[in-house]
Amino acid sequence: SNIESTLVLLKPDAVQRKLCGEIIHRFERRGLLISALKLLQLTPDMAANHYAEHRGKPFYPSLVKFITSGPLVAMVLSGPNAVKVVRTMMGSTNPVEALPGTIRGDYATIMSYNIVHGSDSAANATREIAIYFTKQEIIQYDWEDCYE
Ligand code: YYY
Ligand code: MG
Repeated sequence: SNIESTLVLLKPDAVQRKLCGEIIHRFERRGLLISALKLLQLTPDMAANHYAEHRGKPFYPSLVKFITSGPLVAMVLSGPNAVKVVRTMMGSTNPVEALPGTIRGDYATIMSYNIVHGSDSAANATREIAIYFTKQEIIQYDWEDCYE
């Protein structure tokens, strides 16, 4: 089984709307494990690093303003194919397109306030996790016990 780790953010709108517990509950029920978790407010430099791929796009300034606007929850979630599992649970980037049952489809309607971030590839997960967590902050589970 392809055990992966992925970076998940519960964006400032999720914290402000007090949805963090519900959303974390969904990931736990699915079987993903929390390998790291913290509440923090991003600096503009951290936001620029996180969203480097979007620099220069029309929505970039408002994206950085939003993501730095208040505290967010950063987590490393781990499990079989965690990157894809989380992306599927999140739903489409535009919440209007997101299906009911997905996080964005259940909690969001506006693209720029879409509640959650999840890494889109294993390589990006590794890059993004390093923005938020040191190696010592990440718990390595013994997956052999759960998935043989
Ligand atoms: O990975 P994901 O969050 O689903 O979408 P991205 O294409 O990486 O865009 C990052 C972030 O930027 C998105 O969650 C909302 C915002 N955004 C936007 O406000 N307007 C767009 N046209 C595209 C993205
Ligand atoms: Mg993305």
